[in-house]
Amino acid sequence: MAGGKAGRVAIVMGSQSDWPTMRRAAAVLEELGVDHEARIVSAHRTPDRMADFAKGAADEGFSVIIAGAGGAAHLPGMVAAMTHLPVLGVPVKSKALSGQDSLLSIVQMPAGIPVGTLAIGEAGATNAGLLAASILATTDDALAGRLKAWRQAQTDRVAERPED
Ligand code: RP5
Repeated sequence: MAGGKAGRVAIVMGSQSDWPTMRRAAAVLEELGVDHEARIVSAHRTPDRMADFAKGAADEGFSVIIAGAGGAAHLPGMVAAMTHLPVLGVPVKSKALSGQDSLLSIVQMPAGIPVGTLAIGEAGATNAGLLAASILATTDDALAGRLKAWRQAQTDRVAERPED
């Protein structure tokens, strides 16, 4: 394993309304000391902004992209179509269909354009942050150490017996 400094993570989302979910990814990256930046980039409402972002993400210095959207959630797949960077998709829980629409919009990508799809909602956003950190930790020993410590702390918080 190399010892280089980890790259940056972009967290993009289709709407301001996705931020309460997507901030979970930002929070875990913050805890792990991973450089990250969040932006609103909508596949439907700001398609040119989305294309500019996706095509320029590698040149901007991003190494991993986390993309969250709800409903007809085309953002992760469209971003993945325009960059070779790894894209992690977070299905945001929608009002109408509780995020099942988001999940199905993101997960079944055609062969050749992968999106790593996480769970619906906050668990998915947290895990997207952790998975992004894991990817970066393959080339960053210091980050790998912080990630192991984070996981150990989580384990240590689990009591052996339930309390009344
Ligand atoms: C999607 O539409 C967004 O990702 C969001 O989850 C959903 C609803 O957006 P708003 O109407 O709340 O802006 O594009």
